[in-house]
Amino acid sequence: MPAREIGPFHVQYVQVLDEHGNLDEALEPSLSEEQLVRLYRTMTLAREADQRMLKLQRQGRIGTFGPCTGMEAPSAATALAMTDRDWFVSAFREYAGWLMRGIPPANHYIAHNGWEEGNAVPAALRTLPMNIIVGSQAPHAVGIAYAMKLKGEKDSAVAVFFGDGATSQGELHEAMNFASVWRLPVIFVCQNNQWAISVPLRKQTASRTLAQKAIGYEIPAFQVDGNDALAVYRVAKEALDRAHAGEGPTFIEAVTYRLMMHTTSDDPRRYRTEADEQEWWKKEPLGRLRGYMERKGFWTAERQAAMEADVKREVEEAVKQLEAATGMAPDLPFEHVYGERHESIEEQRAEFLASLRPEAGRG
Ligand SMILES: Cc1ncc(C[n+]2csc(CCOP(=O)(O)OP(=O)(O)O)c2C)c(N)n1
Ligand SMILES: [Mg+2]
Repeated sequence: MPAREIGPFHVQYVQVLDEHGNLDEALEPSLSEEQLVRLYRTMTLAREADQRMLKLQRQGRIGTFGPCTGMEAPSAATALAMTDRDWFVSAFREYAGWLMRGIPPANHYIAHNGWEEGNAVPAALRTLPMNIIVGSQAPHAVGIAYAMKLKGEKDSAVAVFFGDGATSQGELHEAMNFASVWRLPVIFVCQNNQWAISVPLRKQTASRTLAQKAIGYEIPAFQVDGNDALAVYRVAKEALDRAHAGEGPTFIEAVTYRLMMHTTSDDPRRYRTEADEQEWWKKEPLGRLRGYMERKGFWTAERQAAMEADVKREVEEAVKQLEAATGMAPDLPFEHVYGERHESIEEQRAEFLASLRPEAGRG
């Protein structure tokens, strides 16, 4: 009996604006000047705040953090495509997206200074705080989408962000399976930045793409140039429209690169070359978007200079807020383990607070 083909399985690669400035007009999304400027300014603010934070860390004025430089486009452009009714569920490198969702720059600084108050996002922003446990945010996102479905909430979707490393975590696969079986409005955005700390993509997976992993769950999958904000916006907007229309989840693999260290505790020179990094600097997302706006005719050197000055002012303001934020509650994390106080958590809180007293540790 001849073998019967079950069906072709597709993964499309989408690029709208390449690193040389070539534009695919057929795919160009219709974004207004105001939207483009907002996107570009937010990505620039994320870059500036990131670089300033790196200096603060080296001066011992803030704790360790994972820089987002070079990876501003996937979270910012997806957030631009989202509405206030959508939920934004991130890992730890989506600073540009948080800014786009309206979280003040200082929150990120304060959170990385060890103050949990920085992670307190106003509920109306529908944005979860950063999540360090690799992949664990995916079931959270699917849970939110499932709750919305049960409540009959329409026109809302959930975008969940994670890295290439998270694709090896079981939780992501369990989340994708449930999202597909229940046809939930979830956008899975995988930021493939080529590295999971020192583990390169080729050791992470033998798959040609990360997008194809979603096909096993019958989830439409796209690979996009993750340094091309226009491509990310286009694919994310279509995915959100489908989700809002009740057509279920989408998986987007955004191909990008972590231009800096994994966190400030890491030294990339131990596992990759400067030449490799330089190749990716040529494809970085900010210059690409700026060139596009210049060719559109509305972005000038004067506007660029004014924006840079404005962004620097905003970052300095965040630094002032960071340095003014003292005396915050060190035991705040114990507050939010459960919705209400719990005896064993209170015991742990008391033990923790006792350990902070100056006489503790003298034995
Ligand atoms: C469950 C779990 N295992 C290990 C770690 C330690 N860790 C933090 S980030 C990271 C690599 C994550 O790589 P990727 O998902 O590609 O995200 P990226 O850091 O590249 O943005 C690891 C192993 C963790 N936080 N959580
Ligand atoms: Mg990675």
